[in-house]
Amino acid sequence: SSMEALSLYPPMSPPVILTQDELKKIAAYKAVEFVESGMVLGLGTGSTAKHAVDRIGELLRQGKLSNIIGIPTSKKTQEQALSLGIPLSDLDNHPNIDLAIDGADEVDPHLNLVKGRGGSLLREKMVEGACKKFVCIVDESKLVKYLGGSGLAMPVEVVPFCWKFTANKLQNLFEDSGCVAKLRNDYKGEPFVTDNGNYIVDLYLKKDMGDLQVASDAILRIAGVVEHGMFLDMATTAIIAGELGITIKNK
Ligand code: ABF
Repeated sequence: SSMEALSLYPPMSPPVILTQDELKKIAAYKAVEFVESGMVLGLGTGSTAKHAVDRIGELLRQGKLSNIIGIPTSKKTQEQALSLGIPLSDLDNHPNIDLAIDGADEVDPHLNLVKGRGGSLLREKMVEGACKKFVCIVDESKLVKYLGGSGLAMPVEVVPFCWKFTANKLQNLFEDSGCVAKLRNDYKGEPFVTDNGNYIVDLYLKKDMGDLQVASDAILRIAGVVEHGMFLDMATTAIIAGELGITIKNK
């Protein structure tokens, strides 16, 4: 993997502190520079990806991009893209995607990701698994030494049927990592329901999961599990915006 600090922000005096949202926007706009007319594009979900979708809509409106087909990764992004007039399709009709741009909750040194804290992961994984290039866009707060290392949730999408049984299986699987499994609730205190009608069980880990591929396989072997939020070996590029500049890391 190669890593280069591509650009430094212009020197400013006194120094301007950028907000997290401004950093997300900087990463998103940088990623959209990779978009070319005629591409089939995976459109990500979340507050970072939202900036990228907005920017694509803007460039289409200005006539600087044309013939784009967007493949949304959530109902929310679908609505946003529709409101911007971005032509949309799906994986059934476009199984080969040129480029996807999406955010993440955690990025490890090998560009493995945790995704789904915002609630979408299954459609993201299907779309991003069908892409030639997947550019992950984050602000520097998302960088971790190992997945789960932020101490925040590792999401797993499960079928609602007997979710407690599935949650217990997940917790037992990572007993050695001090795992606690919790059903995610929405703001009303009801179970959070995904775009696919499923629930999310959040795993909280006290240490790393060991071999990630082994962990992934073990999670997917539990019958009630639909998909998990670890995106292993999928991102081809990470664009990381920090206070000092943009870093572009390639696989
Ligand atoms: C989606 O957006 C999710 O997979 C991930 O949880 C989240 C990142 O959100 P944000 O950009 O708002 O931090 O891609």
